[in-house]
Amino acid sequence: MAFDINMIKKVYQKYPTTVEAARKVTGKPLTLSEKILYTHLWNGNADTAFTRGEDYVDFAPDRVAMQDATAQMALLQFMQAGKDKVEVPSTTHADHLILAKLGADKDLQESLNTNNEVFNFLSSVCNKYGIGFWKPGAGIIHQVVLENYAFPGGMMIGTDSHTVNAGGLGMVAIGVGGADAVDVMAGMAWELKFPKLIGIKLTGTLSGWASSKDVILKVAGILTVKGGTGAIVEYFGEGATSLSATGKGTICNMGAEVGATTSTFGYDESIERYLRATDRDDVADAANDIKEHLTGDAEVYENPELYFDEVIEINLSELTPHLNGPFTPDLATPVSEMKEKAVKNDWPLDVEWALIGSCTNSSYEDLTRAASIVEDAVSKGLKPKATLGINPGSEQVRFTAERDGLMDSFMKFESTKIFTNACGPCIGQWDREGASKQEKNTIVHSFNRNFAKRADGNPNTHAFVGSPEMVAAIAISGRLDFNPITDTLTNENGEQVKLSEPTGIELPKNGFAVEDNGYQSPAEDGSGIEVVVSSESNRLQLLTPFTPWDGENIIGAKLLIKAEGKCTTDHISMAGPWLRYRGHLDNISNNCLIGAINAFGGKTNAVVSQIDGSIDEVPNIARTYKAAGITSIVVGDHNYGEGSSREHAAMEPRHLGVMAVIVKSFARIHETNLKKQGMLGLTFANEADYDLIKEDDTFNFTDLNIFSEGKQLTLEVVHANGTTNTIILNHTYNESQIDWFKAGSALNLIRKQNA
Ligand code: MIC
Ligand code: SF4
Repeated sequence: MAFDINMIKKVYQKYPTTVEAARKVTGKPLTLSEKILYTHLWNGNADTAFTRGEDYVDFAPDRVAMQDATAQMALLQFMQAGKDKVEVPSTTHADHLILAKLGADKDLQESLNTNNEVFNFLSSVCNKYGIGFWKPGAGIIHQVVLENYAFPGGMMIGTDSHTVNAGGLGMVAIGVGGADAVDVMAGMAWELKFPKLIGIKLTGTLSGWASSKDVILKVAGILTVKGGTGAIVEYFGEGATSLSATGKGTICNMGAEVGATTSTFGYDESIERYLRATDRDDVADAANDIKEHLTGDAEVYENPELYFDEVIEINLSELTPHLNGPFTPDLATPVSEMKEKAVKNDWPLDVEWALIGSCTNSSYEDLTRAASIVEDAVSKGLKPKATLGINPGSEQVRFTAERDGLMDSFMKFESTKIFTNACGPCIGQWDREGASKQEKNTIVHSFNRNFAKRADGNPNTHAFVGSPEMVAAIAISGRLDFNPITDTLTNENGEQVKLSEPTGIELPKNGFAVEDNGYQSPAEDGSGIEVVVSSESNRLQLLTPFTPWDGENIIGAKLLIKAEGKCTTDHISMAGPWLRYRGHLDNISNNCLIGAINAFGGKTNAVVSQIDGSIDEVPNIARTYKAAGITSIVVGDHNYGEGSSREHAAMEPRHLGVMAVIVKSFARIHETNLKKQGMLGLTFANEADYDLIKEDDTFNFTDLNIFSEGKQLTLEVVHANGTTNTIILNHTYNESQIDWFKAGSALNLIRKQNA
């Protein structure tokens, strides 16, 4: 039986009438995305037609999910909201804090030892406030959500950008910062700009080496890392129904890498099969009753150009395997072209590690396809040249895979390492031998992100993203430019052999099995549970509310850093070793912007103090400005804050006295995070004004005192030689978001309301 089945049934009850009302008010047939959005309006009535890409709309998500690295901050904020219990079903998952080093058992134990305080904190907060807790080793948040909670036609938010994975089961699932999660858990509306809609029509069927991963690797190449910003990507067509549910999950998961708000697929037989295989006949039966509402209207899919803002068509029959990278997930290269491109760009061709896992690609089917390659290689006398590392997605997948002999297959390569059911190397939780030497090298993995330093902290590791079966094939060949479709390998008898095409099993023939799934359900009455946070702790720190705005224009601000080029959340608040401070705002602020490239001098983590001309690390300079009572600002390039949902990337600068972040453009979640934490997230009305900003300028916000919706702001830039430039800044704040700014943060407002 599914968790929260009554909630799901209640959602389904609303569907027939609300969908009909939405069709009427919009005067047109509906996409699936619109059906889900209109049935989840906060006020419950589909009586207004919203303008996509313009209107801010209040929604009522069905559930919330959090992972350990973001939950700490989310729950510290929730504890301040003045509530006894969460108002919607919510869960927390311990998956990011587990280091991959020696292999699953030892690593898990080690992580329990080192993160004990944080896991205890999470477990007791969850217990107290009615939140389900998935213990360390239970699995990666998005895989566990897919297996247990995701349901067709539902809407959820999660404090992780890959929450979108649940689109594989036909949800609208959206990644948010912790403060957004607090709103929903506290029983308030959740606001989102009504998204634009990108339709992707899939025709044909996958064959040979092509996989679901290659669909999204190709889409990333087409849309680039910001092409999906502000949009829901909806997949449809006969190609879509031919994909497995977990394959759909893979595609939706990596939609985060094109900046999409989320991605989704209509309810179909593969989703039904998956629901039944994961012990949710009740959800499948309920979904079948309202089936026609859980996918887009036929007219929409027949004439998509009329109903989507953009339409892309991909023929799965023509799709070939891809590898995307290095350093950005949208640099797509068909495997057949890699030889030439790698040599031209001087990418190292030898591969040392091949990693399979992450929330993107750790399903049972993924493991079977990769295992089939390993078995084939063994039968042909091939030994791997690179080390294969595997992180199963969940204990259920791991247990079942072990029962069915898949783990034995992987272990036929002596060097294989099976790591914990957790994020591991995908988020820099990888103690890779030799990484500190910073040698130039190449790795391949089936994860979703490959930003510099992400996996092992080495800026010279070139990481390429591919399907699990391609990763397995590269583990065997040890070469980035290996094309399994055309190339042969020399086996131990000196013969030339070719790898056979991968074969997979969609769902375990004998069903899924698990002994202990790692779930802890919360206390019925949590009022007696005490959550202790020691004031001595360097891992956890209770929050002090940010100071409200004093109503005055900001005058005399200084530049903390002008970031040049790519500045993702990994550059603003690095993960890996810093994950340990995710619950301690002051300590984690010591990584603030240390990865951003200073436009003046091109270095990272070296900026000039405008107080005494000394050069120091970014966090130190910020702290000196703050101590001197000087407000600081940050300037950035395009798609600033790309990547993660971590609100630390907004809270740290806020904590260190930065009041405004002015950039050419923002990634969606980060822009909202800045607003929520009471900061000014602004964009240059004229992009070229970015070039006017000098290192030693002084900044005056001259009309902040009349900050209002739809009205640009003016920034006076005073250069060191006394000349000035007046720059116009755009913003997307509506009146209630301006109230967050005034109050010092959105949380300050909630607290007031619940007081
Ligand atoms: C990531 O993949 O970057 C993370 C780690 O899962 C983040 C969340 C975080 O920073 O904790 C995400 O994608 O939102
Ligand atoms: Fe974990 Fe990596 Fe997925 Fe983020 S992308 S949730 S770090 S597995």
